[in-house]
Amino acid sequence: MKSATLMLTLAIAAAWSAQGASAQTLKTVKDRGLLSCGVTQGLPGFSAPDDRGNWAGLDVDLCRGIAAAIFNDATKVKYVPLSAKDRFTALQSGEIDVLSRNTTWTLSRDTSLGVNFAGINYYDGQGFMVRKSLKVNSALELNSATVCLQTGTTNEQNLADFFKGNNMKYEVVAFSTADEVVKAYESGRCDAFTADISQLYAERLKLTTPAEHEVLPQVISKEPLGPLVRHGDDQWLDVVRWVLFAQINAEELGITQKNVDEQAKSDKPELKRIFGTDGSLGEQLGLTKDWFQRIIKATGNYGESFERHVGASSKLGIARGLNQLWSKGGIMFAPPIR
Ligand SMILES: N[C@@H](CCC(=O)N[C@@H](CS)C(=O)NCC(=O)O)C(=O)O
Repeated sequence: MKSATLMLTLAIAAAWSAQGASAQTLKTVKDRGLLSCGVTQGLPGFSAPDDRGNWAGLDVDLCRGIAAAIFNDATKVKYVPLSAKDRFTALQSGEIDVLSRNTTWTLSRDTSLGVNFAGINYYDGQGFMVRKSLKVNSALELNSATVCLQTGTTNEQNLADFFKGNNMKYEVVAFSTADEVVKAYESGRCDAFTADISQLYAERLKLTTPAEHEVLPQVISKEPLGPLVRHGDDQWLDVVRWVLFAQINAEELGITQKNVDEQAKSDKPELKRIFGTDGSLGEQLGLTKDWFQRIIKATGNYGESFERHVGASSKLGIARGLNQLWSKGGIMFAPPIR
């Protein structure tokens, strides 16, 4: 008869080999010639089709960066639009290789969904949008309000906590798609629209007269947003994570979409390692020597991507705030490429 210890070892080994067998995402993506990236159903600034019908946004730039790193072609991406509710199933089932869709990193998601968060590409918090004509200056004045939100989000629980914590009453009107929420809010079915603040700025653009609506100053939660992958493929987790870290580090190093080719010729030791003219960091990721150059050429650095899609001069007009680099007063920080 086998001992209990041996049985346990065998079970662990079987689990490991099962994981090993499925831990092939990079190879699968390379063989397919296309990255399958889960995005929103259309959230301007983060992931939405642009004027020419091409997906664009801060979250899309991560998909493009991964494709650039693997294929040297940022267009080799299949975008899979997902509602808040359906996003995790699409990742678990293997329909997508990575979810890059304003998803908050929480303990329960990290432990119960069979996923790993690869990093944080936007530090956000939940807030409220109201009609200016409502003459509300603070979320604390929303007692007895009707609040619209999207189901399958962290926003549901935060809303309940906020109102309970402040002894306020409220009524929720919930929908499974963002467009339904926008429609309901626009038609006056609710006094307030709650979501992560960046998403409120994005959804406000869909209203008939955005200037008639304001986002209230209160931030009622922490919403660190980032990309995630399935459990069981550490190499793939590393690839996704280091594409994001490459974009953030590039900004810190002053490497831009415009100057990247010039910088790649540098003989500074740090840059030689990053650009692969010295060492083998790219190969260690399962990529090529010029992985970093490919990414920044395709997407620019994190700051460029932020400004282009969501920053002060974009349609969303969001201040850099917490998402500024740590060296410039924000908390955006990536481990070093060495
Ligand atoms: N960060 C929150 C909220 C994410 C979320 O889905 N927000 C809605 C706010 S409207 C959204 O972006 N919807 C766009 C869509 O479903 O296409 C979470 O991870 O649960």
